[in-house]
Amino acid sequence: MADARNHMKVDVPDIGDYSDVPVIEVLVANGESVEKDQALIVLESEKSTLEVPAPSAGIVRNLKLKVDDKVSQGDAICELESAGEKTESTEAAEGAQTQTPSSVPAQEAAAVSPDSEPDAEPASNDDAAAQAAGIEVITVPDIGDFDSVPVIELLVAVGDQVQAEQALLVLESEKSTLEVPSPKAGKVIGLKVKLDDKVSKGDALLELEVTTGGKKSAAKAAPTKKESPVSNPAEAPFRKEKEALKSSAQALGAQKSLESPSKSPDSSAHAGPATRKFARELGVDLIGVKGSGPKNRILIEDVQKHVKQRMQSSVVTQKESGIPPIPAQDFSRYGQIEEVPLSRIRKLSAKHLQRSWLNVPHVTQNDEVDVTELEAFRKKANQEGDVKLTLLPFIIKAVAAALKKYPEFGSSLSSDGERLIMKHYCHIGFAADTPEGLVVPVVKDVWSKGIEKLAKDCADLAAKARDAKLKPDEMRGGCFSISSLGGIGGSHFTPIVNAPEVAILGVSRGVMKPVWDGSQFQPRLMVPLSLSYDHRVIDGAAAARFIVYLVELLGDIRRLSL
Ligand code: CAO
Repeated sequence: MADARNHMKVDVPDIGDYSDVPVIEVLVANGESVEKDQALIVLESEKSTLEVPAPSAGIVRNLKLKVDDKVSQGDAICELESAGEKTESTEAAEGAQTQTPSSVPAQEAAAVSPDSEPDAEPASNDDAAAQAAGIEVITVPDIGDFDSVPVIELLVAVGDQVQAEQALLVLESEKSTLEVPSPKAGKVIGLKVKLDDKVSKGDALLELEVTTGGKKSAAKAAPTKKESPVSNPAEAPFRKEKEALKSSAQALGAQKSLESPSKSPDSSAHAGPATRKFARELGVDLIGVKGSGPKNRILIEDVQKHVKQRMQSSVVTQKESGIPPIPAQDFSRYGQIEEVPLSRIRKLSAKHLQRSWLNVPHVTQNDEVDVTELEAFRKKANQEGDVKLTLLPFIIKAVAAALKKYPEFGSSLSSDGERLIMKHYCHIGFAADTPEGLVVPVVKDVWSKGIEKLAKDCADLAAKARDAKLKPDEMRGGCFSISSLGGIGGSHFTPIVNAPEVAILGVSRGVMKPVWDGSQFQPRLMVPLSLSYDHRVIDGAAAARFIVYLVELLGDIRRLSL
């Protein structure tokens, strides 16, 4: 049966003498319900902006325009599917598409799995039903423990044909990126998100017109309501170095265009065209501006106030930090140069390290530990056992014991600096060097693990770190960090506290040294230790006690079993 719903074409109205006017905002998306007179797009002609309203209520279909398209009177904008009167056939079609998300607003669509089995009304075998079931809303899959993850790349646009498993967009959480693949082949008919939107599990991402088997209903394609339409994120590919470099560059490009004057402020913000234009010119994202007009409408004064506040706070920050900026230089004056974009991880850790360095008053306490006996034990254990033991798991175990005795070293300072947060768990991070930069995987529940289990955890986490496969959860929750450069070389160094932690242990390469035993010099393997700590939380005396205790534990690992 043919789809008998009313489709009304909406064109660009008479806009006076102008032609080829740029579309500066698209305020609706395919599948969105609009009221009569609700603005659909905003055009900008020399000195004014113009909202084009919907001539009637309905559902937006076949949206033809995107930001920066140029239009003239009579050009097609979209079609409006009337949401009002229903004919018998439309009712039949709608009845059969109880689970068709394309017919409901994004919010509701997200709550309905496109693959859900209709338990009330099974899909009839008519064409309308097949057509309805062919549109699916792709939602954010289970992405672990976190919410509000930013969309950092949109890899498809409306009208694109995609293959099953083809990446649709990229989400970013802390130090990992996650591609959301398409569950099926099809045509993208509507985007529900844009760059920098924050999404959580179940949020609608886009509408896909499934091309394979028009008659095959979504209900038949997926067995249960609970099943996610997108593959398990644990199996989704975390990007490797090359891809990360490429996407960093792309993200950088996208970011640039978002900040440029042609930026389209978030259409969900309640503001008129003049305010939007003003915000766009200043590069202000309206989503962060508090509106003081009727129904919290954002006014030009609100944007001005927002900018003033932002400027004042950045001046204060700069004054407080007292850091004169490093002047830019044209290095090409001195010789040939090349600019290499930084990987996302490097940029993130740069920010984090600078924040820690600027906020935490650091002191570093150095010492050396005699690991001669430990090394002998380790070598023997490596010959006999299956799990390779390096020095690291012993150090982690010793740190865990020291944290039990001196728990303030695993604490965090509350953000107002008024309280110390003591933790009754022991998760220890270790810095891992990867091709993309520094990451700090966290070994959980160290108190309950033996050396072999810790060695295995470290090896697994370090391998995942190198392959950029660490999940966000595997880099969170640390109480204390260890930075071991022992496998590489060098003597003491000053590690930077991994705030909000309050202490970090740097481990350098062990070397044989003559050590006086009271009557003669003995050759002993000495490993340099460097304990950096937050002097707001830890006193020098406490730091000295902590490191001396570590030296005792590692000097005689039998103590670790006590
Ligand atoms: N002294 C002497 N030898 C040491 C040592 C030390 N302090 N620490 C490790 N070694 C030895 C190991 O025992 C191993 O020797 P064997 O092969 O004979 O058993 C060898 O060096 C290689 O160890 P490794 O580095 O592969 O393994 P690890 O468990 O010691 O370290 C990891 C793992 C992930 C910490 C390490 O690979 C790494 O990435 N280190 C760099 C960390 C970093 O970048 N820190 C700086 C952060 S601030 O910018």
